[in-house]
Amino acid sequence: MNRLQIAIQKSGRLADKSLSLLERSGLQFARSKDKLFWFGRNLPVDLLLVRDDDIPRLLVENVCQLGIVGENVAEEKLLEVQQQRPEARLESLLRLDFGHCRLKLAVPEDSDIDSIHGLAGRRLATSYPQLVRRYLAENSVEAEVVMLNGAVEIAPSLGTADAIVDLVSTGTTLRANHLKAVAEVMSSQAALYRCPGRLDDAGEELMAKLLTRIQGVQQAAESKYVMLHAPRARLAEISAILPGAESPTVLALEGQDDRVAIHAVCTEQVFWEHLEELKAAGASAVLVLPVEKMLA
Ligand code: PRT
Ligand code: ZN
Repeated sequence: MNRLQIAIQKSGRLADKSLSLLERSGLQFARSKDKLFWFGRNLPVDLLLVRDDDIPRLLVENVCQLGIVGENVAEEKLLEVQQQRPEARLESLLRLDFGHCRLKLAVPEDSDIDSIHGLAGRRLATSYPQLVRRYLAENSVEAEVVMLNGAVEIAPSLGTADAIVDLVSTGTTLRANHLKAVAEVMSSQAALYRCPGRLDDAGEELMAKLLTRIQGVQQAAESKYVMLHAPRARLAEISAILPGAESPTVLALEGQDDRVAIHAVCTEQVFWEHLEELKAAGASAVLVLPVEKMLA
């Protein structure tokens, strides 16, 4: 069987979390410093470490079969490829809940532009020209789009643009450059993508296995195993407080007829507020444990 290649960002905002997710899914690689190729040691799955911008094209061209990249980059680069090859496709398998950001339209704080419609006939700077042109077209606005690879946020103060479309997470960069957001073009997070078309049976099987493991890692990261003692009479009430718990296990407590032990896997976050509610409902000896692996 051929080996699968997974592309992740070599260094940058998504690099560490992408690698950690794959390692927690049980993949081991022969790390080689500075090289962009890490051989898979325990499964026929190798790693390619590249610039995030290259990942969508590597997938479209089937150089890699799996890749982790921001949805913003995946969509931008796919639109770019589709200009030459309209049939090109990318399939998103799973959103990964990291690398969250928003692509926003921003203007100088003192600008009178307050929506995309105010940009008619004006000039816009961005690193995402395809997404911006699509957004303008969807809103029937004609504006000039200037492509900048970096430092987009300083374009308005240099007088090279009336507005920008750029990624925002905390908003600090916008504020530091006296810009204000007036619209959202898209919200984005890291996602797992696959190449278009079917692989051979062994390849598809391996890909399905990896996907199940990655889903398991994600689910486990959110889940907690909760153990507690509770009055038998308040079982239903207590079960209802446990976030995302389905059919908890109820166990007898030696020498106690009116109290039971409850064990449950909570698939949603367990907050202090939940524990306080449990206590108020008569629970005691409450333990919250991390879940390492899950296989549904
Ligand atoms: O070298 P390579 O090309 O691989 O990396 P890169 O420099 O193109 O990308 P990188 O590592 O900066 O970002 C990779 C991905 O992380 C992006 O494509 C997004 O999907 C995601 N992401 C999440 C972000 C941000 N948050 C983010 N805040 N990417 C960039 N930013 C920038 C933003 O544009 C702003 O200039 O960070 C700056 C700070 O943002 P604030 O709002 O917190 O001030
Ligand atoms: Zn990049």
